[in-house]
Amino acid sequence: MMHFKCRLRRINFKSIIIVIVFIIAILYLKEWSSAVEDVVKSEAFVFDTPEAIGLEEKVKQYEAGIVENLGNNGDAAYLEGPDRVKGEEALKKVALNTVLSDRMPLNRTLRDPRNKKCKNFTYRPKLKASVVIIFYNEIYSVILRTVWSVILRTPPHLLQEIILVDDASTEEGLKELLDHYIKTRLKNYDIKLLTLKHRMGLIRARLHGARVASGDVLIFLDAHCEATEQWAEPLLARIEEDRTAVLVPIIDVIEAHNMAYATNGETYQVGGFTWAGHFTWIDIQDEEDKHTLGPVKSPTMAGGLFAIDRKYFWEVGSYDEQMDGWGGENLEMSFRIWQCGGRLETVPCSRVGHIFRDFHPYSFPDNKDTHGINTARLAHVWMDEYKRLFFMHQPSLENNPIIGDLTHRKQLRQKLRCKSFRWYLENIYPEKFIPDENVIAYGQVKNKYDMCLDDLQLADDKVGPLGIYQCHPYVAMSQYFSISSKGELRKEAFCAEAFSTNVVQLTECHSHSREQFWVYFPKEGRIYSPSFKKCLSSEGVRESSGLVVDSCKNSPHQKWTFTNFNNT
Ligand code: UD2
Ligand code: MN
Repeated sequence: MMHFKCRLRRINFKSIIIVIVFIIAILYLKEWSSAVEDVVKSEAFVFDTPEAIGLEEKVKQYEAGIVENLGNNGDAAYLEGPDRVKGEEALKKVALNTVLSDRMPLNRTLRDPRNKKCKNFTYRPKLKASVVIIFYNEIYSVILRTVWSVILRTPPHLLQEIILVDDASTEEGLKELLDHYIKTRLKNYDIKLLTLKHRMGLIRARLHGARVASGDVLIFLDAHCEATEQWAEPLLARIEEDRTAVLVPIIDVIEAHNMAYATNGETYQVGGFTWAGHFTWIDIQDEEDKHTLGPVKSPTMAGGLFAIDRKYFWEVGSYDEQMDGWGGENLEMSFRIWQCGGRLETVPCSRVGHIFRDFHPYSFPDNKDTHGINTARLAHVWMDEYKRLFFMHQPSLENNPIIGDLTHRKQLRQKLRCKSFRWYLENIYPEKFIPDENVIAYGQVKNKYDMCLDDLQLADDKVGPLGIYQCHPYVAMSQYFSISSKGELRKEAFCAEAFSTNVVQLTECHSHSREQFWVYFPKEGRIYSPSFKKCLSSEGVRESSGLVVDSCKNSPHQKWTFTNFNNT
């Protein structure tokens, strides 16, 4: 009896566990599938309903509007007459000439933009790719041109499938039209169209695509890209060699106004970041890397276009699922990959064009600053003590409950035994300027009239005057400067440079330049340019116009104090 009871208990316990696991699995599956309305596969299409006939007519209308060869070879294309005016209007409204795109063949040809030597390489990867393309209210012809470029330029044996994820677009009829096009014109290819029930933002949209994918490698693309000759092979081959290598192609520019596939020839840049949490392009630093056609170390990635081993994607923490909307996920993934033992590389023999738009053609629910919030999340999780430099730009986000719970991401970092952010800076991005380390003085720089040095909102990548402006509390935004130990008067990647006209401009820092060399004399408050033998002066300079160098004298215009001065 005893024995029997015991057995019974054992059975009960075991079956309870099984039932619980079963229920959890069902719940999980339910939750997951409920977020995705339907997965449309391109098989089994019935072409006789009135809806299908209506859609067919619409697609035919589009097809009839296509001008043969327009934009072929990736050339710039232009419209005439009323279309031209409409195109210009569209450009203003959605940052893209949609009218022109609609007139161009969906399968337009492109010139091979690669370095000629790339053609000599043979790649024989065995891995297959699932290409995941997410979109929210993108233009039908632009999405399909992206899809066509993948179909045309990926060898079929390397392409597992294309997964389109519609992040609950509100554009009327878009989904139906795409669905119809896929079922009729692309029925021989494995193309899945997923529709999310609610808008989830690009991070969770990508996660949905990744969950459905079955290829060995995930390749993510924005929905306004065009892949070029042999774009996939070097990516797959490199992952075959090292499954922890996460790869980005060279991202070429497709011009939003005339759809020209523009290239910068053989030169390209890799990814950096600003302390305000933005992605930037930076020059390749290592001499060797400048001349190779093999993969090149990239400290960060832009985010939209990359290839990653599918299993490794999940092992290394996929994405932070609590990141909403747009922005930040690219730096999060970049830091995480490097800190947790992987590599991030640009592959120069793989090139994909992307339409860079001047503004977001869509709005964000509740006008939430998702980029700021997402970056605050990653700063807390990955940047250790260096997060101070991000939160200097966004002080209100540091301890703000709006950024949500971070437990899971911190646990992930522990589980993967990831290295510190200092390690990342020292080993992966040693050229990154840290404004309060290895500097002589830093902070706000005030003259005797209580005016502060100011970058006058200098936009990224541009040259502009170094000015003065009323000192204000949002120091980091425009008034935070350092005198580096190399003698640069510097803000992020920009250095004060004196010109023979006596004007002082902010230009990109190029080390060892005499015009960018300054000596600070704290007692006199002088910022002295040895090459001109002159001092930085605000004399005769009106608020918000540029400073000058002038012969040194005992003038309140030449007395500058930094908020922080390192005596050592
Ligand atoms: C860049 C990336 C982008 C993403 C972003 C930071 C490139 C070339 N692009 O901005 O992929 O990493 O930085 O987050 O590296 N979308 C949605 N749901 C939304 C909003 C957008 O699905 O709520 C789609 C959108 O249709 C597009 C993709 O996400 O296909 C990226 O959006 P974007 O093109 O506006 O971003 P981009 O290129 O300015
Ligand atoms: Mn994009």
